[in-house]
Amino acid sequence: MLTVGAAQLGPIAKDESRAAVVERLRDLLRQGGTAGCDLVVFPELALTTFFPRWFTEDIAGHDHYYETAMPGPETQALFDDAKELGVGFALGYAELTPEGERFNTTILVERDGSIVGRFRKVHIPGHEDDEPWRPFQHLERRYFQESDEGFPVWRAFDGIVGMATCNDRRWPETYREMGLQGVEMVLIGYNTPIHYAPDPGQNALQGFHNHLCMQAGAYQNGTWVVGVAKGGTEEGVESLAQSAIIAPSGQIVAQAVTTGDELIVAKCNLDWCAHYKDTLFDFARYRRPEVYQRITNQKGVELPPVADRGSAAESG
Ligand code: CDT
Repeated sequence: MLTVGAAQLGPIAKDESRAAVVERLRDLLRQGGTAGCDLVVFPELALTTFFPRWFTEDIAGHDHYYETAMPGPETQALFDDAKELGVGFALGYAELTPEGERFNTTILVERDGSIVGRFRKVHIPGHEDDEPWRPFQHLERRYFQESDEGFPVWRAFDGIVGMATCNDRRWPETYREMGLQGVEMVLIGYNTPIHYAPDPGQNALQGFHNHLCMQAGAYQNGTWVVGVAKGGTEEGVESLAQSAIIAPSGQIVAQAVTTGDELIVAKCNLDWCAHYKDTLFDFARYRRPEVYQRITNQKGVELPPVADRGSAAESG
């Protein structure tokens, strides 16, 4: 039984200090302690405003948005609180490595304050170059590299835990890669603007798509999924809230009702994963990886087009 808190954040202003943000996180962590949480999950890029919405020629001029150490002087208090309260956490932040690499990273911290693992975002959405025609930009591909480290899982919190970040949640491979490793809880932070400039027709569906992909990922892999937003209107950009804790059945068992700082809590029985992993989705018994790439030679069947990453007419 793992009691988990999804610590949704409201907007973080551009001029809000790191110290002020950490105080908000500490408050939510303490709320988690009072509610009996073992683990509190914070969103993607939880220490700063969503800075990839602003173009800059010189990324180094934005280094102050990145963490060069974890814990660092301003985040140490969170780790101390975790140990004192016996409440672990997952925290998304911008990582700048000693080699100058930039990743959209989440760390998992155990109840004793020790770092269990680090996940770097695999699917980096948006665009690389200045696109001033947009009402606001989504320059994640300028500010972050794609991770080549895949989707590991960790034995932690007396279960098997994995992480993914925002756009990763839209891809079935994210859940399946971890599902194949027996994951029992997937932790996902997100910043999802309601307005999607390349196809505004999707705007009205943001909430639907958010839950659709996480609920499907949970059900099809027999795992808990914890989706945590940074929502509300930040620097003029409205972002989706609707943080949710989802059972291996695909059902939402807790959902945020505000667009601000809000902790939602659920008692998650990790044994429920087995109801799906050992029955309908018994991969060893029923999955057919050997045929998924095969193409029948029946008359009339055509070879599908080969997916080509560089062929998209418009950037996302
Ligand atoms: N942060 C993040 O990955 N957001 C994306 C929106 C991308 S729109 C260019 C998401 O998938 O929610």
